[in-house]
This record gives sequence, structure tokens and C-alpha cells, in this order.
Amino acid sequence: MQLDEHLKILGVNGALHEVVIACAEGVFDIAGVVHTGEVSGYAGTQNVFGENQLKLDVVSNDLLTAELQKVASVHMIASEELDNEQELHADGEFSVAFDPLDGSSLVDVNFAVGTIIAIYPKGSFIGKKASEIHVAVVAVYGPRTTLFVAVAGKGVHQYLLTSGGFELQKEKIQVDDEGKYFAPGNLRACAKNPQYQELVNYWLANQYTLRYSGGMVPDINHILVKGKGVFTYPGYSDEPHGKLRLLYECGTMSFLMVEAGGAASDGVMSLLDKPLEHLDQRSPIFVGSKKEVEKALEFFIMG
Ligand code: AHM
Ligand code: MG
Repeated sequence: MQLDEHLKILGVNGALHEVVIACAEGVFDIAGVVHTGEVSGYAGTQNVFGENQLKLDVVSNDLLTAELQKVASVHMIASEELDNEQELHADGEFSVAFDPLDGSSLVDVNFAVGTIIAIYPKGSFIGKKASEIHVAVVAVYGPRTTLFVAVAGKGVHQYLLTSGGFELQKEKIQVDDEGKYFAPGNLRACAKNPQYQELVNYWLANQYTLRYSGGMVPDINHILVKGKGVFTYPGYSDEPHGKLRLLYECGTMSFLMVEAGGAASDGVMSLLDKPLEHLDQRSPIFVGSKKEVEKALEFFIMG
């Protein structure tokens, strides 16, 4: 079954359906440039975070924005590659936040990368929480392109990009409460954060399997597809909030995990309930199987 039809079965109709399809079109366009390698090198610009933008980052941003621009129901957009949120259509019902190409520093080594998109109610993103997301759309560009669509209250579903479009691959993805896979982001933090070192020692002593690629999307994709595991990206003294952004990365990936029956925390509270104070806000993240997230947090509370 194609994405278009499956969305209707999930109760995603009308304007929201149009926005989700536009996101999928954007993913299709980005998959084209990622897989052909025709766009390479640096753009010669920096994003708001002071990071050098790849031409691919800029092109991916433009492709997705162009698809959203076609849909009158998109009110505002915010992108990791833009300085500010932008209004597309004054009467739109939905605001869309995205990281068009997460993990783009992994493109040259041909590792998997992804796109992270969240559809919120209209208006500015400031003050919004991930619990308000209507639909999350997350793509993984590996040897194949796969797409997760998480619909609020209706679970997470996976699609495969085939020559005929996005084909339903797996309905209602569920993550077990426990599972011995670990993806430890920001291991550099261990040097100054002994709690994290102790958590890593716990995983090693208990024979967990390491599955870490350096890309948050493929790492969390691993948890969703295998149905278990945990991904962590804590902060430490030099970078108390870590690196990953609440709006573009942590909030959306947390929504996806919670819709699949997992958990997501910043170490203190659920990442779904954390209001956005500014567009470039960073957050620590502990996400995955419920008990694995709880276990990881115990080390930080004890420390
Ligand atoms: P990006 O948005 O600049 O691509 O950075 C996000 C990526 C995540 O996918 C990944 O988890 C993280 O950066 C890894 O960063 P590092 O290796 O610097 O800790
Ligand atoms: Mg990113």
C-alpha cells in the first residue's frame, strides 16, 4: 500500500494529508541529490550555529522548502539551516520544523544520513513542545531510503522508497521495554563526566551490543527497526546542554520514540514536555526502550 492511501486509513486527511505528502516529496527530492552525489563540497556559508554548510545542506533545505511552499496550509517553517523562522502562507494551519540533512558531515564517508521533520499547529515555534506535534516524518538515506511517519495517537509506520513511491513496509512499530543495544553519543563527555563513564562501563559489563554510526537518525532508526535499545547524547561541563537541538532533532525523534512505546528524557523531564525557549536551543537526550532510558538516567541521578 502506498503512503497516500495509508495516511487516509490512519485518519490523516485534508490539509494535514497535503502537508505530510509535501514532506514525503521533499524527502524524495533530497534522496535524489544524496544518492547521486552530484552536489558536493562546502557552500562557503555558515548556519546560525556557526557551522560550515555543505552545498548539500543548502540544497536539501531549498528542496524541502520548495515542496512546502506549494502547500497553502503551511503557515511557518523553521530549519536548522535558516537563521529565523519564516512565514510561508498567512492563512496556513500548520507550522513545520525540520533538519533537512542531519549528519551531513557523514556524507563524504558514505554513511547513512537523514531528514527530520515535525508538523506542529500554526504559529511561532517559540513556547511549543514536542507533545504538540501532529505528525513527524523522518527519512533515512542508507543503501535504501526509508521513511517513518508517526501520527499523534496512531503510532509509527515505516515505508520504503520504491520505483512506485513510498510503499508501506511495517505498520505500528513497537519498541520493547528492554533491549541490549547501546548508541553512546558524545563519548567525549566521559573525560569530564564520570557518571557517563560509569554508564558505559555498565553497558560493557552487561554485554550490550554497540550500534553507533555517528548519525542520530540511523542510530534511532536502529532502535525502532530492531525494536529495542537506547541512544544517549548527554551534556558535560563544557557543553551542559550537549549539541543536539531541541526543535530540529531531540523533540521530533522523541515524539517518534514515544509513539512507538519508548521513552525520551533530557535527564530531568520528558523531552515531549520541554517548551522551546529559542530556536537554537540544545538539549541532552536519553531515548529508546523505557527501562533502558530509566537505567541510563539512574547513573546521572546517582552521580
Ligand atoms: P548535524 O545536524 O550538524 O548533522 O549534527 C547532528 C549529528 C547527529 O546526527 C549525531 O548524533 C551528532 O551530530 C554526532 O555529533 P558528534 O560526533 O560531533 O558528537
Ligand atoms: Mg542536525
